[in-house]
Amino acid sequence: MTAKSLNSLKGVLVVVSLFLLSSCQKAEKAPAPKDALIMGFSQIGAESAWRIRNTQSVQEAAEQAGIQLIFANAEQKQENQIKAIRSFIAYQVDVIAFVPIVVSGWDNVLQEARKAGIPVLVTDRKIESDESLYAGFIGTDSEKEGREAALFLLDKFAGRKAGDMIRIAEFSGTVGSSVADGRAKGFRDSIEKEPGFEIFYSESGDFMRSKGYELMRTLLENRPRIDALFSHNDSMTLGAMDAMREAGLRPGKDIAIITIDAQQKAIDALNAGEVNCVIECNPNQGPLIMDIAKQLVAGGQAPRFIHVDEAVFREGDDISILPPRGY
Ligand code: GZL
Ligand code: ZN
Repeated sequence: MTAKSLNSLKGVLVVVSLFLLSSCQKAEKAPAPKDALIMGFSQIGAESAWRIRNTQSVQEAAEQAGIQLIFANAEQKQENQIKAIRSFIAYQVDVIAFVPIVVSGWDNVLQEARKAGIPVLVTDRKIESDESLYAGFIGTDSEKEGREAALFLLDKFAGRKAGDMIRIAEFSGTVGSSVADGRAKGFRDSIEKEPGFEIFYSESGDFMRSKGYELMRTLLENRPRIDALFSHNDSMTLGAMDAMREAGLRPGKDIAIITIDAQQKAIDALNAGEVNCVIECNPNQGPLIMDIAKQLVAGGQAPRFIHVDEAVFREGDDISILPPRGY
């Protein structure tokens, strides 16, 4: 078999595998125009309601922008993301965008994309890589979210009796992800300045509801005094609240709860006094990603860092004016 025919066989295999990859997702909606820009998008998975909304935002925005999206769901495995990015390169997409599940391990595949002349956008989570290996970052400021959580707690317990120690449990996100690292750092930078606040427990619940439930159920078995739960996302919070109720505790009253994302269920819990502070993390990054991708493919520059705007909702705020969260 000549090298040429071997190459074309390889090309066919790549197209077939990409089709299988993308067709195991939701059936493609309206076909993009024939000369459409082709984007390969590697998504982490579907670990939380936030992630599912993030995926919808990307898919809706691609359709709106007339961009043909080859979407790959890595099912929480970095090696699946690296494989998907390699297949995007082989398929010679116009642009690659991905959500890095963890900060490290991307240099080689990004060097391959650069060698192939394909611009890469990092979205939602950050990577520890040579910045010249990707065109820009669109996402969220996790350290700010962690700081906001701490500021709320400091404010809420400011009036407590001198000498009282406020005992905090932290449920953190995926180990090694920029978001878990950022939220933990931002929280500690503010809390550790204050005497009288102690993070007595910190474990990863991997952003998943089931793990948030398990962590809280196990923690409550030996009945430690927990004054506050700082949970890195609503999915873990909802699981923890189930476990609190099973133990006869009132979420938001017996244990103060600060949570991040602001999915509808968390806003409803805030309204019901079952959660005390909800910090928004905006999943709707699709339109920005598509705009920047078009600029890149047209030979433009991408801003190094774009942060989608986010709010903080506290107990007592009038959130009746909030539009539905959409997820
Ligand atoms: C945040 C995002 C996090 C969400 C979680 O930018 O990466 O991952 O907070 C999601 O809900 O699983
Ligand atoms: Zn955010």
